[in-house]
Amino acid sequence: MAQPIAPESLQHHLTARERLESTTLLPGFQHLPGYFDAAQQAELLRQVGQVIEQAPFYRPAMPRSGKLLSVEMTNAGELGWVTDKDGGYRYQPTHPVTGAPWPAIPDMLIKLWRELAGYPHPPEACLINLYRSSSKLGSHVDADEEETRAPVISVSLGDDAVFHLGGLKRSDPKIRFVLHSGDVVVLGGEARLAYHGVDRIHPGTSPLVPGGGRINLTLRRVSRAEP
Ligand SMILES: O=C(O)CCC(=O)C(=O)O
Ligand SMILES: [Mn+2]
Repeated sequence: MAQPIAPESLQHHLTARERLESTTLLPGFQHLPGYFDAAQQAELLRQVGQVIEQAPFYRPAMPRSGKLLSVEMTNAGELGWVTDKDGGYRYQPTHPVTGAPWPAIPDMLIKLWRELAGYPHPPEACLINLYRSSSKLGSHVDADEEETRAPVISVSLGDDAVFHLGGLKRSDPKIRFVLHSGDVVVLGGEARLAYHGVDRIHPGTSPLVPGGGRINLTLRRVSRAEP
């Protein structure tokens, strides 16, 4: 298992400007490169494939404008994160297209949560994002969860992605770095409500995802439970 890279040790990969900006990195952010090796990534993708068979990807829409996201989504867990024109951002227990309950969160992800979350209750939602070559995800805060004492933990599979992390205000400076297949990102502590997003994918950098692209798995605790 890879050791956590402290934000400071990322600094020699950065330009002077980025080094200056990275001083704003919030405590509680972790990038764990290569957390899953190639065999584990293949097994995780197999488990995610079983979820997708029962809960196929669909194309969500932005609240109000109804503009389609460039990312396809599905979920596992008791709750899934969805968005559409009329209902907006929310969690719900069923797939918006099939009406079926979401499948269970794959075992490997429950284990990952136990290893890293430092939070005594299990995740309720695993959002599964599919990025094809021109997909991106604009800067946002994961703010639809009642429980923000639990971290958000995400896993990258497939093509490389340029990820950005900012601060608590949209206007705060951002640091950018590449997430590779098998990397894990933790947004916890003061970084739990930090702005972040995916600027672009580097197509063809991994053979893992059938048809090409990147799958990101995001584990979240939604409801507040007693400690
Ligand atoms: O794809 C990623 O690395 C980030 C995904 C994300 O931030 C989200 O789904 O809220
Ligand atoms: Mn997010």
